[in-house]
Amino acid sequence: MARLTGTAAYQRALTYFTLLLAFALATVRAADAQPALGFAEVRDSDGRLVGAVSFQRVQDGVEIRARFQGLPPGEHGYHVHAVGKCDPPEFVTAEGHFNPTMHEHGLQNPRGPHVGDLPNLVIGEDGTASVTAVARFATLAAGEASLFDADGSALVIHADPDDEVTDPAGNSGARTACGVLAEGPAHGADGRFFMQESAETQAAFRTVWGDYAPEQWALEHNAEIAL
Ligand SMILES: [Cu+2]
Ligand SMILES: [Zn+2]
Repeated sequence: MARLTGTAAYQRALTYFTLLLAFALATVRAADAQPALGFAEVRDSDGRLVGAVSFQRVQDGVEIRARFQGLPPGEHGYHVHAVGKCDPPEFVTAEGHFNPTMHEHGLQNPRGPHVGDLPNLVIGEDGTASVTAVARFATLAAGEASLFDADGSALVIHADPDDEVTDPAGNSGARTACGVLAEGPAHGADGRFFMQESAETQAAFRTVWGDYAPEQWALEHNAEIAL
């Protein structure tokens, strides 16, 4: 009898352990399914490639690392917009700033900011910039503030500086360049930076990006942060 009870207890323990294992595996799979990386090719109103961007989830939001070339020097409004559509020349289809929390516009606005609000993009005299910004409270995982929500999102550059306070867009003027966020690393395992670009364009951009490898950085960085 004692022996039977022992067997039953053993079987219960085995069942429990099996369930636990199944749960743990399911959790790992769910975490794997979350897109931790994104990229965007940014184009101006004439369709010229002017920027390459990587998106990486970090502790306080989504880090946006970008390289630009061929843009007018000076300060430009720079935001994540609500819809992943960049129809030139005016990019109206990207709609307003990404604003899942229904705040007003502007990093300096007491009733702001939008999740998609970023500091002004500063382009150098040579028309290039290398910038890192964080869209605070944004995520690349599922959820209300996901940049990969049902209608996607887009990174937009404006003609004028953003005053960081005027609702809804900081008086930053016309939209001059736009890039749709895509899931995945900014360049593939074969080293290609931009999935849709010719070898010539990729080579040109490689000279601007140098040895920078956002997905490698992200993989290293990911080990330290809870996704
Ligand atoms: Cu904008
Ligand atoms: Zn805004």
